[in-house]
Amino acid sequence: MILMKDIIREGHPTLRQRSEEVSFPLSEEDRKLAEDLLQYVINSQDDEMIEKYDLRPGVGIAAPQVNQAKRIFALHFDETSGENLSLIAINPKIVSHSVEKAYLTAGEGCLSVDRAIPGYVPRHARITIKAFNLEGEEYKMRLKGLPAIAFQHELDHLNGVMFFDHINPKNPFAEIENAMPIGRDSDE
Ligand code: SB7
Ligand code: NI
Repeated sequence: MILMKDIIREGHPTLRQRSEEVSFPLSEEDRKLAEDLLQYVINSQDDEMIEKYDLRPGVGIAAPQVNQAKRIFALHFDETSGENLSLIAINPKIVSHSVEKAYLTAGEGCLSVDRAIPGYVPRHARITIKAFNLEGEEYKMRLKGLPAIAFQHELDHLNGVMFFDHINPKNPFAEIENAMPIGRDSDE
């Protein structure tokens, strides 16, 4: 089970590396890693588990955040978020995206960043993605809204990119051209 002590923080070199492609059939180790990542995001949205294990809520987590430079991440949105999406993405890619952008009005946070970094993080508003599941089957899906933003946040982790790299350093809240603002009630 992944706990906060297993999550590496800003400054750790793994967070700045390009993670390696994963090969199929999945090794036992890689399968367990993928399942553990998904379990973390599920647990981190469960009040009892948060309390018991002192978890920080997150809608996603990527393998490099637990110091495994592999192209795997998990996302989970429960019904309360208005979405219903749970996925493991292995060797994920964005195959196409909208011209329109989107950003969270509250900015983004990261389990690997222990401070609030204010500012808008421009993302593609809509993306079409391809990824592999645990069985090595490729799937394709369209995402918009928070899931699209979270997918891009996690994919960035696999490429050594942090959310704050995208914030305008001169004016963190500068208007983003052709972008849809997205409000969110929690700070997951
Ligand atoms: C805000 C937060 C996340 C994604 C998009 C917007 C996820 C935060 C948890 N993570 O650090 C996952 O990498
Ligand atoms: Ni993150």
